[in-house]
Amino acid sequence: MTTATATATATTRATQRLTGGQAVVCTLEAHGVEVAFGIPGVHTLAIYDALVDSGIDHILGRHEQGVGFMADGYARASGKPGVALIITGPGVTNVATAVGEAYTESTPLLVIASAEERRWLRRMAGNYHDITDQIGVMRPITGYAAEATAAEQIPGLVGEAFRSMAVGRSRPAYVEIPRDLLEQESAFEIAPALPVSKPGPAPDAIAGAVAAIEAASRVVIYAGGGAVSSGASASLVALAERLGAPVVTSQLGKGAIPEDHPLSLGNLWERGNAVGDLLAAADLALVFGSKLGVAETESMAMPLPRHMIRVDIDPTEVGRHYPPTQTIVADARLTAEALAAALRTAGISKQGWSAEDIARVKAAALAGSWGAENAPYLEALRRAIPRDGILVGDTTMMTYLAARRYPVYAPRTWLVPTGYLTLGFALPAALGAKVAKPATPVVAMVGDGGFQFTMHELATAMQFKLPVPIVIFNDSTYTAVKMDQAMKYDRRYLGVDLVNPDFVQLAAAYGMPAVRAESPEALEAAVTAALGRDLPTIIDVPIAWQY
Ligand SMILES: Cc1ncc(C[n+]2csc(CCOP(=O)(O)OP(=O)(O)O)c2C)c(N)n1
Ligand SMILES: [Mg+2]
Repeated sequence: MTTATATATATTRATQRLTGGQAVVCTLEAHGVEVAFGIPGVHTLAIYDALVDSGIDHILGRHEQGVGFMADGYARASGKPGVALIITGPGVTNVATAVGEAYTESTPLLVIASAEERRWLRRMAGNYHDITDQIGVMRPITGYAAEATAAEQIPGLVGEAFRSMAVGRSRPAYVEIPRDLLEQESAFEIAPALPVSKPGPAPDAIAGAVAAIEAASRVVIYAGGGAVSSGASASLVALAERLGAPVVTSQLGKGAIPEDHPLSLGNLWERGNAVGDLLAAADLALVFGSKLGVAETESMAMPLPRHMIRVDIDPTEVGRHYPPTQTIVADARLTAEALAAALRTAGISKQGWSAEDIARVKAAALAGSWGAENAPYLEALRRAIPRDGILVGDTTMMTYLAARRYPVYAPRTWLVPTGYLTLGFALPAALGAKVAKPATPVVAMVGDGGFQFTMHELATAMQFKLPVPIVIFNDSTYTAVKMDQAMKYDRRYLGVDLVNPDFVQLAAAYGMPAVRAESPEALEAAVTAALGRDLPTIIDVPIAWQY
């Protein structure tokens, strides 16, 4: 440790002289940051110089979009903020796409970026990385965006960024610091991280919910991303068991209940299917941490009962799309806990649906669902990945299919882009998840198209020896798009057929093991073998789709 960094860390309250870069690193340490993802440039070298002597590990990416997805995957897998260190101008515009993804899926991703020296800032003076309004790129895609105008502000702004991600709904945060402030020395006081408590439900809200549940005869539960990110799973399952209530989830809500639990209906609702019939027969829905979004509900076609209690930490989401009869603006875990406890105290329980009823509904929904021809590949993956193993999906047919047909058993083990739907998310996000959980098996699942959006991060995987099997479902096609051209545009194809490199040979260039798996059995064996290695492995799986 440099004297300055060591001193600042040990005696957080004392005033001392540090560079702005050292102040950044000391504040990250004070907030428990163990790893940062980034790519340096001359503007951020004061941060990097302070990192050399810190206890924070640095994972070097190959492109800032990959860096952002790595930090996002780290955050989703661990529940802790992911930190990205980014340079002025092109670094910021490159990472913006990953920040947009994190925004739609409520991930705590912190981007710390340099900016031009204050005397050239926003002037287009012919300086390196000139940009007119850098923070303006970030404002619409972050929950918190701030720029330092004086060095002394640095610890406060970074601390506030952490608080913003912890206090309510997590959203990405952005702090921008001009290069001259990072390089100059000033007097700093690094405050320790403040404890943050999530808002719990008001007692009268719980009493109201208990009364509504008591009056209802058939209750269903819908769990969204907020149920997973708040850690509500255990109390949600207890609640479901007490009420005999089937649990349907959104894609982001997968893992809120183990999908082999007799009350789980997974993410299986589709327009007109048996899950919809069950939902329509309920007289009360408890919705935890979901906006009941347009895609998940097929533009509000999901037949939820009119009586609905919606729990959401974000007051702007709690009434979205389906008007509730009661709203509880509070943390999903705290609310599920309070509700389960209140029902226990009041001695209220219900028969609801039987396990047999639910099993029948589930079987009917699966039998009528699309894509059965490739389902054996997902069954093979599920056999190869242990219950607590993490599957990171890209924007590809297999991920859409997996949302229905790949059972998830634990929270934070299913990481997918569902909102912004960026191609190229999965490989870097899986690397970030592996950094967060080195002892947990992590598998990336990509299409041949999406893989090529961020395949440069194979170098990162090798450099840091991140043993992630990368399963490429390869149809040499942008199938998700081609299917729509087939169905809506009379098979007038354009821009959807790909000429790809040989991915097995590509792996060889990186010194990475690779194999072609031509059947579900071969895939299972390849993933099992890859999970036993200490290097990443490419598994190229030729497939076709019926359409
Ligand atoms: C950054 C970005 N560009 C374009 C798209 C539009 N898009 C959605 S799916 C898709 C095809 C993906 O192809 P591939 O990864 O091979 O998966 P497949 O659909 O073939 O399973 C495209 C181009 C997107 N989602 N993201
Ligand atoms: Mg494809």
